[in-house]
Amino acid sequence: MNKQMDSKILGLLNMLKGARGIAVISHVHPDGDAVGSVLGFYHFLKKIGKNTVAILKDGVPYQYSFLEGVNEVRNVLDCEGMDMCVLVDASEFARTGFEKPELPVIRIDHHKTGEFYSEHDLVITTAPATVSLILEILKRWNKDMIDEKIARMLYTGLLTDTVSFLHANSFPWAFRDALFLSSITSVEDIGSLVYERKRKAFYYLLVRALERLTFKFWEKLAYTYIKYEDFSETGASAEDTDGIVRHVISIEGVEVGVNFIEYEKGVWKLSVRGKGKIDLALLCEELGGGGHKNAAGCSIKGTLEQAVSEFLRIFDRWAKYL
Ligand SMILES: [Mn+2]
Repeated sequence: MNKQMDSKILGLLNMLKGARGIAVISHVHPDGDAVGSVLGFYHFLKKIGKNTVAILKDGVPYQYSFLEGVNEVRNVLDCEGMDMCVLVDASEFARTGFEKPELPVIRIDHHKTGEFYSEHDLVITTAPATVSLILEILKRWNKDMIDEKIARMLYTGLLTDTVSFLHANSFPWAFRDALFLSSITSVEDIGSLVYERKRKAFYYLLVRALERLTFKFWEKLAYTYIKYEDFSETGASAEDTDGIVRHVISIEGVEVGVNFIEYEKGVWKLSVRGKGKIDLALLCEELGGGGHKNAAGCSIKGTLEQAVSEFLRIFDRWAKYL
């Protein structure tokens, strides 16, 4: 942690301490980092006596339902009594699925691209997860108030956003956080709770996706798709798509893996993963999306054929880096 970040956090802390009510919000289709950041920060704020609300438009996915306090998360943007809104793990407010409220917004995030809302925004792209930034804030605010419950929430975000400490952004910051959090509480069961409670429908969906695997660009690009009808036909829900692209990028020789997902008829959300050769945040930005170097996303409207050909057209310009 360098000095610049230190003073940045102190400025942010002053603002947070001065607020009476703080709403904490993250993106639609929340992942573990979004859930962990929202819940961890919300519980800390509540514990120190702040007026606060936790907001996730889609609620907490089944995968993270084991965390305490998930039923306190609201799915409406009700900022009554709040005088500021903290946007966590999201590159822009629009990702929350709500209109930006008439309140000062502060963004705490580690995504490469996005919008800025305040001089106190804490956007550190080298952070292994947004929960790592939340942890830095909480440690400086009042370390003793980080209890077992909060530690489990933050650890869940850390574990999932680093893909179980697999990603290059894990070293060594993520290990320091893991050591700190595991000194507060036992975290050894969290991996199993997150990854070993999958519903059968996930596998029905996965089988379809694997059968549709297509390879391009010297077999270094692999993609698959999930159609709108696949959800009703397999009984899977939007959350069940989460782990699929991991299988695509895990294939030997594949440098970029993509899953085209039609959550909404005629709109394809692309989940793009890589192994470091191409900056996928920049690639997805060309399609109106963003994210991290090795994990990014965007969305394309049209038929599957149109979405795939639009992606391949953009990808063609990046293929030289493969
Ligand atoms: Mn994240």
